[in-house]
Amino acid sequence: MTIPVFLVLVSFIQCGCFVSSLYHPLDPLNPTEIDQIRLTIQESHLGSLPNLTYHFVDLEEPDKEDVLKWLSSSNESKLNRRAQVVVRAGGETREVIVDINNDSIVSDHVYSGHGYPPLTFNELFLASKLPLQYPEFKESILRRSLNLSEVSCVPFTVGWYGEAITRRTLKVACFYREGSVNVFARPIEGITLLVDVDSMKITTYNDRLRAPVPKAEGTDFQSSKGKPNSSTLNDTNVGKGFTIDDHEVKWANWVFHVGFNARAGVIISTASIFDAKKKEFRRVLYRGHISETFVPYSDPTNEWYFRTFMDIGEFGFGRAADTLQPLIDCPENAAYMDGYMVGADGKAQKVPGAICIFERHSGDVAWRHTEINVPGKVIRSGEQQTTLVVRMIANVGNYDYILDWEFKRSGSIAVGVALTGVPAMKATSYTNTKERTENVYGTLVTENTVAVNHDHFLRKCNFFFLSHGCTLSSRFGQKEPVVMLVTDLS
Ligand SMILES: [Cu+2]
Repeated sequence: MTIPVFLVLVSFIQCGCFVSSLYHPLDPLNPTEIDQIRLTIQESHLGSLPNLTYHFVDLEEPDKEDVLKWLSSSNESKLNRRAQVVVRAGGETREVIVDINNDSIVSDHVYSGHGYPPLTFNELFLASKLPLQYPEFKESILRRSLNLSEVSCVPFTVGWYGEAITRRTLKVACFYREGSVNVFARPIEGITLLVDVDSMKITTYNDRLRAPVPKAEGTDFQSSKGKPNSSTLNDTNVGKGFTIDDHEVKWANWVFHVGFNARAGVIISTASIFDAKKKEFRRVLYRGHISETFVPYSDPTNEWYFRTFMDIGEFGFGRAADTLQPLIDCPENAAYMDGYMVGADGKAQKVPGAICIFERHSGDVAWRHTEINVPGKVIRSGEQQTTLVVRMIANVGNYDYILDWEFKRSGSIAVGVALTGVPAMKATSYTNTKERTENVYGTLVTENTVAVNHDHFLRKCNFFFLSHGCTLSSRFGQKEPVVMLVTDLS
């Protein structure tokens, strides 16, 4: 689904700068570098282009060979830092490579293929506000006897159905808050607005049908338990069982690098495990991250057929990364890492506490054995399973994806995705299943409310040291970690 721009915008902090001291060639761009990139672009020929907007800025990673060489050297030299920048200006998309060390533009070309860069928060925010000023929409709200000041609108991406020529468009659906904070539970069904993003204007308006707005009662999702006391938390690594040095994490026999970007969110790279027999590190994973999610809804009606979201490519897991709540999202023994990305104006934005890292004591048994064949003895031994988890949460509209990278002492890495949040809901005139006379393409979850059928496909890419692969998995509502067997490829 799409991003609740009105909430996410306020959680960003235009950052005060921090520069990391320990260098790793795959370190994400820091705020100083982001400022430098923006200045380089502004001072180049691109700076005079009309309506220059930043859609994506990330590290242009050095070649794997160079990184591997750096890993096996004394790690004193630094590799050249470059950034890939996607901007839009004058109705065109440009892909630019910036050399950060020399403050220069290495390449710049206009992209003319299919598709568009991710939407900016500004675009999503402006599109969400358009209906509230639109006369025909105001009339529709009046006709339904609703109060315009209680209406929230949410922009949705439109999918692609084979059109040869497309424009950057969004469809906007609206919801009625009155008496509920669960915006998605109270859809104002039957109205669809098409917004042309480049001109930021409503180009099509359709008020096709009416259904009762589902009742507000019983929709509040807020916990009655209140916030846990986090006074015992501290930011040091002491007693946590692992160490974090800038982006490098060491735990048990593992050492790995944790990065972050606006698209993928958490990126795990150069993960190695110490082989006590050989007395050397064995390289396990070069780079791993979620590369795309696809969430198609299975309702062919006019208001729903286009809801086929690609949460990462269209919005970004990193952009949707939420500040983690201690003792709710992560346990007491967690340490936190901030995430940085670039706003539409090219300035650095900080997501405080975007990633947490903690030791998990699951209560499982790592191994055990009882030996009764030693005369006169019962020998019983074993160890509990302890793992290290790197977690982020992407809050994408009504959904919250909890993404875990779990490192095990055995040498394996498990990737788990849990889905929580609230379902995407459609208003219907039916109050119970016996009344139904037609397909509602979902489950009637309460009076006048259908949770619409859909799938979540998550694609993850694992680049091993000597090979790579991407796998596709589908899951809904439950946590079933995908276990990747670690193969010694060296
Ligand atoms: Cu879902």
